[in-house]
Amino acid sequence: MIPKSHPRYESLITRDKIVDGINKGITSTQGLIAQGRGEAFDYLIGEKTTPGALNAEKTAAALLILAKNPVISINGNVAALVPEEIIRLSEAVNAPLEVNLFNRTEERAEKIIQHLVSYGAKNMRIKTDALIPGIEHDRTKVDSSGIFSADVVLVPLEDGDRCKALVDMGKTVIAIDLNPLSRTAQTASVTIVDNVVRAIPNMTRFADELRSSGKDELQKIIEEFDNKKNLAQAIDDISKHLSSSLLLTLSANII
Ligand code: PTJ
Repeated sequence: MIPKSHPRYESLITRDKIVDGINKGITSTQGLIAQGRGEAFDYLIGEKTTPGALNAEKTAAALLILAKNPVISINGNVAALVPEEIIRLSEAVNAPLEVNLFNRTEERAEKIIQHLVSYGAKNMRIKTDALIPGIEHDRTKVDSSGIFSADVVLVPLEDGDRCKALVDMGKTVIAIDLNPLSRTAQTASVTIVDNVVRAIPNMTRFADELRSSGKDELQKIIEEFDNKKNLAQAIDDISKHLSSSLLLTLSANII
């Protein structure tokens, strides 16, 4: 039991959720490595949602609301970290959930579906009757009425080649990735450089706020967004956070 007073409480709870996910058979062991990499970048960002990430989250909410066929892709880490939150987002933007795995086994895919159903998921796409062109691994298997035909796809913690393949299919791809230098981050249409545990509730809040907005207002939010500037800002945020941490360390040593 981790005490709430622990200075790294949130981070340790997140870690435990991934371990639980592995024990339940919904998260892959590779998911641990991905989580570790994410934690390292989160540390560099300052473990908080930056103003730039917040703007990307708002843009993503506007895109999902305006989409004709939005779909939210689910992997083993997302199912373990934010099951309730992702269902809430799915309801807020009327987007079905589709399990799509990099390290796919049918048993794990089925366990993730059942896990989401146990949290109340109703709107899901569960077939694997279509293939994304240009991918040789199992992430290619998708539902013809889900990711395959979607116009906007949210891919939290994606791998770079599928992100590119989805963009090549003409889809608008929203990625959540703490590493602004990853291939996924660089290829997506909108990259949210934030922890998925903060990003998903923020997006739902924006979706709730924006749902009654007119089409023109949503379109304006989307048009004003520039992903290249967004990524440059995220890298700048990391370097500024490192510089201020360095100054704090130096002044502490001087005193
Ligand atoms: O369940 P599966 O089989 O589909 O596998 C899922 C993982 C995530 C294991 C798989 O897609 C994978 O190996 O991903 P990568 O290539 O390690 O990429 C994960 C990316 O997500 C990295 O750039 C990490 O920095 C980032 N990341 C990790 N944890 C988080 C994160 N980004 C946001 N929030 C996190 N909690």
